[in-house]
Amino acid sequence: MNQNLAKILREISVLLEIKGVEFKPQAYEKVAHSIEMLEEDVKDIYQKGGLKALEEISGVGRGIAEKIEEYIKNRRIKDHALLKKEIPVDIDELSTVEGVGPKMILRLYEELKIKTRDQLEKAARAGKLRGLEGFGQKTEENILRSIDFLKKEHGRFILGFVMPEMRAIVEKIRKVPGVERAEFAGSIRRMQETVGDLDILVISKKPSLAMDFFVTMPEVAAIYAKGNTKSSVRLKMGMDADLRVLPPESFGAALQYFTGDKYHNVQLRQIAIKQGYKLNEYGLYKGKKLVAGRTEEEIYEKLGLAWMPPELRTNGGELVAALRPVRQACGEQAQGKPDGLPKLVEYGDLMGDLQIQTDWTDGENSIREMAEAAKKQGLKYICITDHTKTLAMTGGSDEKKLLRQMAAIDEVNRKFKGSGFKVLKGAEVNIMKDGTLDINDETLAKLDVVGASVHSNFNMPEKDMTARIIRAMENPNVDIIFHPTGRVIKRREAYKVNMDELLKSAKRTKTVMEIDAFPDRLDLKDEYIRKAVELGVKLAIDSDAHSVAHFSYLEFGVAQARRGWAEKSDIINTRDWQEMLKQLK
Ligand code: DGT
Ligand code: CA
Ligand code: CA
Ligand code: ZN
Repeated sequence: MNQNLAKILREISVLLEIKGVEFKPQAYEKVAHSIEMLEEDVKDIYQKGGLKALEEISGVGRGIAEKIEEYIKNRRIKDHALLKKEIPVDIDELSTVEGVGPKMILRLYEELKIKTRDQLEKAARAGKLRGLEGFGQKTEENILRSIDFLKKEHGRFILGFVMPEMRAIVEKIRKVPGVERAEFAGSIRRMQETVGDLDILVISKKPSLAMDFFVTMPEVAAIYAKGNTKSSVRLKMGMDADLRVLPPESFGAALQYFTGDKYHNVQLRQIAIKQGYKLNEYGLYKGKKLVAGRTEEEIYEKLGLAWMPPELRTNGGELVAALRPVRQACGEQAQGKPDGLPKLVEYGDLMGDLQIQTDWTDGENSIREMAEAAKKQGLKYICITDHTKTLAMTGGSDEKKLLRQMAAIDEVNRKFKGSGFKVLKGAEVNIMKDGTLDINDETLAKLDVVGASVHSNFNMPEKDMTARIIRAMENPNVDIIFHPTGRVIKRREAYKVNMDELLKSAKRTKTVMEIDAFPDRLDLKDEYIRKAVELGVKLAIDSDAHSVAHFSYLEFGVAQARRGWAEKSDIINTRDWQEMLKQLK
């Protein structure tokens, strides 16, 4: 119930904003956010404590509490329905287009009757937007570029956001009688940024029980096909899922094949053919004889390759790297490390987290709560990096507020004394248009870790954006560039920047580049991580947590680092905090 209610409240917020109503939109937005973050169902809260209990939820006053009550009772909110009738546009669709805000939505509807993204695209292609006052050819081009981008990602799901549900499904399948093994394959096993569908492979003595269970799970919305060895369904959350049951002697071959990716498979099959084998999802064959198939390892080994983690299996030279031992055996010159593959940073390697927001700005929780959650997660330190003043909508800190926060952190550290946990002082300062920062150097010098990032003026020419960030790197107080390309997966393209130049400057100025682990950021992306690693630029993996629940996202930052061939020593926060600080300039 919470997610649906939050969606409606958010829609009310946008509709009110479109109408030009003041203050109320922010109030609804805030409540929508609180509802999303609730662990308990609002319905339970209401049943236990009525309107009074609803008013305890952050941001909820009497008026909105009554709206929530109305929703719990009737599954609808009348004001919402009236607003929708007055402005019958698809807000979700339109507001995700870059540069299309509430005011523009209203004008598009009033002047061109545009309600959907398709209609907006048609109008833009027909050159109809540039006729409106204040719209130019440039606006039209930007809208079309954003729509193209959104379409490309359409139908894909952000790994970190869907992973908990996917894991729960596999866990349930593991408990079905007869099931000996159940594993992810496909893009989820490779820990890609986004996934198209869920692939699960199973070994079971009673395949029909596994199939029955799979197609009748409560998560299933529709059944495409049900068979003895393969079934396909559509999940209620919108993704498709395939389940395959395999005999044990083929499980490794199937795991290899269905993990992919496709390019990796095509190349691997070529390698097999060159050595006189045939490789498919059932096994590795010499003539008709099955020579490997039970495990992935034995298949790779038979082909003279080192087994490699799924995160590496893409069109990235991983097979050449894995082949080196074979070449060496053939008397060729050895190159690089013994088996050419990197020894990837492991999921448990992080000791700290260097980007965290608290309720001093736009985070949900206090410094103390964030510290306790991080400790529970097994981390040894965190750095508090609230936003700074030019990000006014978050209540960003100025110099004075930062000094007060430093004192508050000292206080929290006193409470943690003797526990081995440490809270470091930091900030996420804004890189202004000209590359200067919005906090003075004297204050920055007092912080343990300074992260700097771009939060405004995204539409600069590449040359200027590159110079802007490099200027920030040249500030001796700037330790890390946070989310260096500014992209938001499925929502916003990266700003234009010359990454080769940035990485060279990072190396020269000893600035660390961040891998922001928040599931829709994952910024740097894998190919840039790999370049950074090759150049010897240091990296940090941070959660960008805005609530205690977000520390679990670190996993996806580690996955990203692994897909970028990063090793433990490349990541500064795999060290304890004293050693980590020594890595900074
Ligand atoms: P997705 O679902 O779009 O996020 O990406 P994948 O990689 O999970 O792709 P999917 O589900 O279509 O197929 C799973 C794996 O099966 C894929 O990674 C490799 C293998 N596979 C699928 N189609 C082909 C193919 O045409 N040739 C080869 N060699 N392998 C394929
Ligand atoms: Ca898939
Ligand atoms: Ca599939
Ligand atoms: Zn933030």
